Amino acid sequence: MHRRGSRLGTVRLLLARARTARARTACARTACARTACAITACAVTACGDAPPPQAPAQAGLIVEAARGALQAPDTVRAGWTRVALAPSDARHIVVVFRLPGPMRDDTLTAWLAALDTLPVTPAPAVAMGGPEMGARNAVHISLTPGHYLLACVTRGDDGHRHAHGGEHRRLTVVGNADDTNGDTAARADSLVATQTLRLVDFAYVGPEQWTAGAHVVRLENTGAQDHQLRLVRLREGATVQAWMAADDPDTLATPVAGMARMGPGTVAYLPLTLEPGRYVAYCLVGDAASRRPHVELGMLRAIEVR
Ligand SMILES: [Cu+2]
Repeated sequence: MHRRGSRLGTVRLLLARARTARARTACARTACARTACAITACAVTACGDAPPPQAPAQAGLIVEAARGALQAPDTVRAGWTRVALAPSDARHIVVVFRLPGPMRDDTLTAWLAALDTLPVTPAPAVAMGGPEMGARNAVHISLTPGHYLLACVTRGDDGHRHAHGGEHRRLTVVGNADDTNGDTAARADSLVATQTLRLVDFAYVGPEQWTAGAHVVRLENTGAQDHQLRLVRLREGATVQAWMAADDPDTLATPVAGMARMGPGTVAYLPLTLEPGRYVAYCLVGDAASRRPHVELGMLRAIEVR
């Protein structure tokens, strides 16, 4: 089953380091062949349905990641919560993980060790999303009362995730279960989705053409695995094919926004502003079985913004 283990291991290491240039190159050819499939998936699926859902927002949760630690409040109130990363020198991807209950310290240590080696989120935690591109964009996540863990999944030069080196922190969400959908006070600054992207195994389902300007993207993971969204804008004259085939794709595209891994059944919102141009959405989460990054399995989508 893992006869190609060493090659896959290399790909995984590259991806995990979030040095997307080389990672995308490694999977470029396969992804290229499957791009058409991903786009076709939308055409045959009902993409435009439901009225715009609303996500009432509350003040927020600011997380500061520095080498070896996370700073954040110990407690927040339940409800839709804006989660943002404080500006930092290094690249951090802080994910909000929901736990089924209080986790003992030794269990947490074992869970963090599993997070460090697996491409997927170890049970029993559920990934809820997070700011994928550092301080560039905030995200909005629905927090129900209970126990959570904030953890940075970026891999350092030593190959370990930052969480493994101490960038993790417990978070308790307090309040009534019915706070989740927002009380009248929170509704005052509610977010209204202007776009919906459904994340499935392995594609983005949603419109191929968006209008320029401010957007709130509702992301729904209706698949069976964790998924993420990384959105880059192609530079003038660059094509998706050229971006995928480039030795250094970062020379052909600019990072715009992103949502860190979200587990099956989760919903989160991503506010962002888009200039006209051609964009690419893609997912680098590793497949549970093959460990191949989802982009290699077709989870890539071209989006035109006018
Ligand atoms: Cu994915």
